[in-house]
Amino acid sequence: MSETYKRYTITAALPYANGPLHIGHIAGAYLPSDTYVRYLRLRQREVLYVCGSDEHGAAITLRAKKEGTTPKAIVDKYHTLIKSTFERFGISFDIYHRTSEPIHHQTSQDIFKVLYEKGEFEEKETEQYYDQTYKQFLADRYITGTCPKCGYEGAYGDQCENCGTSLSPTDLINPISTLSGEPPVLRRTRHWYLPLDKYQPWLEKWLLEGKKGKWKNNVYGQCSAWLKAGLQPRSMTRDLDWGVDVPLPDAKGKKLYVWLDAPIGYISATKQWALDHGKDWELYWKTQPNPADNSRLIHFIGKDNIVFHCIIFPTILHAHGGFLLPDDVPANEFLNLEGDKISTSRNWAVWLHEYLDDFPNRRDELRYTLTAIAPETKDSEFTWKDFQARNNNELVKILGNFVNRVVVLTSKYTEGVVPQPAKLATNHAAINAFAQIRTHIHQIEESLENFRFREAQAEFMNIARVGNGYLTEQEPWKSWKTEPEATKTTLYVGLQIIAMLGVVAKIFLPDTANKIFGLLQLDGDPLKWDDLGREDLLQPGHQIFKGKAPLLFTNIEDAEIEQQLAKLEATKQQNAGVEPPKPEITFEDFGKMDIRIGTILEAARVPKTEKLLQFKVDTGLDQRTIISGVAEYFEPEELVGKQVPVLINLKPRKIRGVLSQGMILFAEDQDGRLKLISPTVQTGAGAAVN
Ligand code: B3M
Ligand code: ZN
Repeated sequence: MSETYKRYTITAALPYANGPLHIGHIAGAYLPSDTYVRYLRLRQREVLYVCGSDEHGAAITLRAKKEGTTPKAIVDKYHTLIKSTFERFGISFDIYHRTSEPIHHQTSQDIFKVLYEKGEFEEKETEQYYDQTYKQFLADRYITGTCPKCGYEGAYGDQCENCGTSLSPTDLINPISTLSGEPPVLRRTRHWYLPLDKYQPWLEKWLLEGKKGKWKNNVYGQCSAWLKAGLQPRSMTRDLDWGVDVPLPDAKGKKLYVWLDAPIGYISATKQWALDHGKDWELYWKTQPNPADNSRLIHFIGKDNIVFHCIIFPTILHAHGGFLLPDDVPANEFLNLEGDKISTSRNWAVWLHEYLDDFPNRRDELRYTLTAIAPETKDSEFTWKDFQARNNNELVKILGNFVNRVVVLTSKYTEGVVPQPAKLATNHAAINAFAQIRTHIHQIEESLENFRFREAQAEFMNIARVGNGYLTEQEPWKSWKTEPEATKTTLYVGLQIIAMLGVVAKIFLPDTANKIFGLLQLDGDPLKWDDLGREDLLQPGHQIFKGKAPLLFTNIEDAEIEQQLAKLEATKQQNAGVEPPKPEITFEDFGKMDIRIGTILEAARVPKTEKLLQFKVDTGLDQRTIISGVAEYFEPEELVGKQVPVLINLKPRKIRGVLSQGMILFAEDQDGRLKLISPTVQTGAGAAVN
């Protein structure tokens, strides 16, 4: 039996409100946390599950500048999209908040002030790089230059990705601002530093000793490496025009470092939830007089957030005093996509809102696959073929098939009434099936308690495999004629197994659980975790679905997968500078175009224009004038005599007062430069191009 706590405070990393959600986000933090919370709720434990948009930081101000808009416009757009996408996918937060809310600013400032008044910060004046064009101090990632260690020219201000050396911006040779592309200047500025080095001994005790053997190896290992390298003071304020104001009279224009305020976003979200529901937020974040009443704080994050959640945020809470510290931080590694890293900037992703549009009513199919391939201990890979295979070969064939066979046979043989079993206590096949299932349930519990969701879900599927094995062995479709009583026992056992699958499905596949309870006509939410393993969840005489039972799952067809692969291929081409394909047309559409080989007889610049050339073209049918925007790429004289494809039935139109009758076709390369298309052999003017 797992250790139970008075209550649970479960947080999921606050997604930056500067882009949509993709499957990497979901596999990394949100699906694991939602799965775990659904399990806790199924065990009737008191749980608070909080998240919200992370709306500050240089990345958002940068995007706003690049798009010529404001940070507020950026975060409003993406907060709305992210929040609605989580809701559409069924991530069951108790609150999805946002850090631009006043209650968050106030909470962050209160915590900062306590640390300030306790003298926890070291105030230092340093020289920092400043972009004179953007009139902005530069965060480390917005400075690139040559690495002093290995000479790599694309090193960032905080790290050289080529040799891995940790850097400071002033270490870079020939630094350049990524905002303006110009060399930045050094300016003096004052900031407040958290002396992480001062907390090294405490962290070594609380974390290295206290969490050894408890936290996942990938998490513990990263923290231990950071501590072994020796912690340095870290600035908790920035020169930015967007974020939480530093609550000090002499700190005008300074904002809190985003990684100071963002984790406090969990606390402000809890405060808002407590206000909305008349609850006491401190029960979920403060240490209680009786430690047995403490909530269990667990942070679900991706591996790039480990240091902030395991070292910096706990140090802030510890320095403040009175706050709970994270009991566990089961961070996942990264999910890759079709052989490449998921990348928002390169649009190399499966965007969750697009998945929900393209695959309506298939939320559980994505949940199932992302849990089955979850990057729990190392990076893992999503491929569309694997997604299809898991749905068609596992959900359809194993889980869906088992449930459908039992429901169909019960409807057929007993009018959908749960039959009275005969001599169950001596029925070895039934005893064996139930015993196996209890073992799987025990394994599921142990796996879930230790955040091993892949393993837990595989054990869930093993329950369906036990059911299929039992049916195959009993063959009720054959025995009904000769041994109806024994067959009724088989159906009774099968129905109990379906009920247990429904209970466990609530954790992994919530929509499927609802479908199963619909088939069993168990309205409401009657069954709980502790009911599992019983052999009488469904009483004889209970009426289940009768008639043509709807299938739990249907196959995903090749065409649907090909469509997704084509989308990614288009992205790949776009990233390579190749225009993505236009929407599909019919052969009839193409037939409407009349393209001929024409010979250019004359060519000249159109006066007072930079881009236009005027041609006289022999189309084989006539000689006509055509204007083209190609002056940047060709000298007129180099085109005279050339043969080119001409779209001759394009509606004539006036360009700079000249009637242009048709279009000469050119190729546009990856750099957007136009290239001549010409038949490889001299061809009679008027030859049709098909
Ligand atoms: N906004 C997510 C990220 O680094 C970051 C998490 C904050 S959790 C407090 O992608
Ligand atoms: Zn280097």
